[in-house]
This record gives sequence, C-alpha cells and structure tokens, in this order.
Amino acid sequence: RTEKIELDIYGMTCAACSARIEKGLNKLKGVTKATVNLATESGTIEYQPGVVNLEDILEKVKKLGYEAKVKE
Ligand code: 9UX
Repeated sequence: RTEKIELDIYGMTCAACSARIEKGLNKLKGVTKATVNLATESGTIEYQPGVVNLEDILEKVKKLGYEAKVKE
C-alpha cells in the first residue's frame, strides 16, 4: 500500500533545486516515487506509510535547505 501526498515547497530558485529535492526524496527508503515541480513550487510524493512517514519526508526537505508543508 502506498500513500500519496502533495507538498508546497518554498525556497527553490532554479531547476537544480527541484532536481536535488527529487533525488534526495527518492533516496529515502519507503519513498516509491517523488516528483518536484519548480514552476508550481510543489511536489508529489508516493510512499509506504509503514516504512517512512510524513515527518521523515518533511525533515528531509528541510535538511536539503528548503521549507515544505502539506498542501491543503
Ligand atoms: Mo542553484 Mo537552486 O545554486 O538553489 S541549485 S539556485
């Protein structure tokens, strides 16, 4: 089973930023698919809830130097 969440991501200024976040999130165990869109300042993440949780994902984005919150 996978869960899908949408994030607002702040602080990206170039295409390398979005690529970095994408790469970083896809490296997390339990993340099955992460896509990050620079133009819309957002990301879509599919993950396995038992393996990785939302906190881990938000923390990872923060560690990379950006702010993220769950889209409402
Ligand atoms: Mo280039 Mo995006 O340094 O931070 S990766 S602006």
